Amino acid sequence: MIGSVIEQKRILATSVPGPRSAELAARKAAAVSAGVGTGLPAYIVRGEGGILVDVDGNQLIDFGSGIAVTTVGNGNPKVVAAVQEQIAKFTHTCFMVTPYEQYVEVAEKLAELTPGDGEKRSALFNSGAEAVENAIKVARHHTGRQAVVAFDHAYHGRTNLTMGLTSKNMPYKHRFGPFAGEIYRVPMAYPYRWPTGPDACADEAFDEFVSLVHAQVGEENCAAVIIEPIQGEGGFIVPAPGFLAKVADYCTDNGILLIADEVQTGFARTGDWFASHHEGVVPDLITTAKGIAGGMPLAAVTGRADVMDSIHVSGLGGTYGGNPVACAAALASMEWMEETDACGRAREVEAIFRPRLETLADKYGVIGDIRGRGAMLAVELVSDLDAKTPDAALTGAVNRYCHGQGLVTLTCGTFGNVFRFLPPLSAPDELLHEGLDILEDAFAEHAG
Ligand code: PLZ
Repeated sequence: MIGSVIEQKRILATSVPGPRSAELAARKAAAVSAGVGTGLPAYIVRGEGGILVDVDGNQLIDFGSGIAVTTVGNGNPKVVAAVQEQIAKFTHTCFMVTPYEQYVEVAEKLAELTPGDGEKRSALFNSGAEAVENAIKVARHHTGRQAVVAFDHAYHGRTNLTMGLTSKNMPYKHRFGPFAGEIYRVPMAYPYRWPTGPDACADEAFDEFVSLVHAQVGEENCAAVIIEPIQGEGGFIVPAPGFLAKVADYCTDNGILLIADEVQTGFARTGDWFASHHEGVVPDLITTAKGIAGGMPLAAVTGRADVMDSIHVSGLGGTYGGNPVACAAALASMEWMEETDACGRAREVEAIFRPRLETLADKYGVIGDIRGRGAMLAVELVSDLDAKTPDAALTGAVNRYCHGQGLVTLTCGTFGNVFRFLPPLSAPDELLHEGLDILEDAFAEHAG
């Protein structure tokens, strides 16, 4: 990496987490709500490319990108420069009060990069959940209908409406209800766990979806279908090929808006700009956040101009949405992605990971499924390959082993048995291999 000062190499100076992190964890317990958990409590002081440096001087390999956010890498020089320049000029005016060009430019860029050639409009927000909330607002207002259909294993956020859309109880929803009304859940075309097998999955899941919407909602009451084109928190589930396109056509035929939640899959992560691109699907609305701005909080709803423009003036907004510093970071991130062919890099990352994950699968017999696209990959761990019994305990043990060796890894999945990989696209090959070596040791230790 040009201008790099942190060597892209793991260093273990103490145990991970080390003593200074332990002190901070004690302060955290006395000051921060217990409801806010930390996966690997090594307190970070710096980050660059694929390395995070903690308070004890350990250099950790980052296989999580802060949950698919720092796709361009921490400390990306382009993003840092853009943020510094903008922050010295002005930090905030509120776009709804006195606007600025950067917001408009981000919206122009989103129209260019998101699927579909039609005219598009965007509105900017702060978080993925806020974008999803607004996409639902827009869909309901535009259609004059109320019902929203979401899928099994879906994750859309932690606010009240988005909790309702999210499928998993623990930890997201437990005792946080009641949830918003008019949300209906349908099965996901989950090839690995489809009862009759992966081949029939797309057709059968689609038939079930159609019949449930007809019987339990009524097409004419349905404002939107919201789907992650690759499910994130639910387990990196790639819908059976063709399923998304069928759902998209069905929505068009029935005047229902299709919302693609690309908060986790967006911005080069999957080897294309958006995961919808892989399926040739053009959603009516698309929600983005995370990878859009290299770590600065920014989110967007982008969609068909006629839909987005059907909202009355001042119907959409918020104090901070499209903050100028976040917009500057987004423009720099997108520019970096274009200049470096980040989509191509994500495909290279897949080419590095897949064979090594396949080797692990052959060697240990605990990996039931390897899936994902680009630099969004996962393995599903099971205790019995035939019965596909989820093995959350093994997943946790592998995760803890990696953490102890200075590899920042994440798990996910409705059953807690999916081990996922979301490395920054600026991490060099050697670092990815070093991380995968640690993963191999983890399997040798716990699955051998
Ligand atoms: N939609 C598809 O993946 C956020 C959640 C982490 P926010 N995923 C990470 C956690 O445990 O809180 C996400 C997502 C998809 C929406 C969201 C919500 O995005 O920026 O966290 O609100």
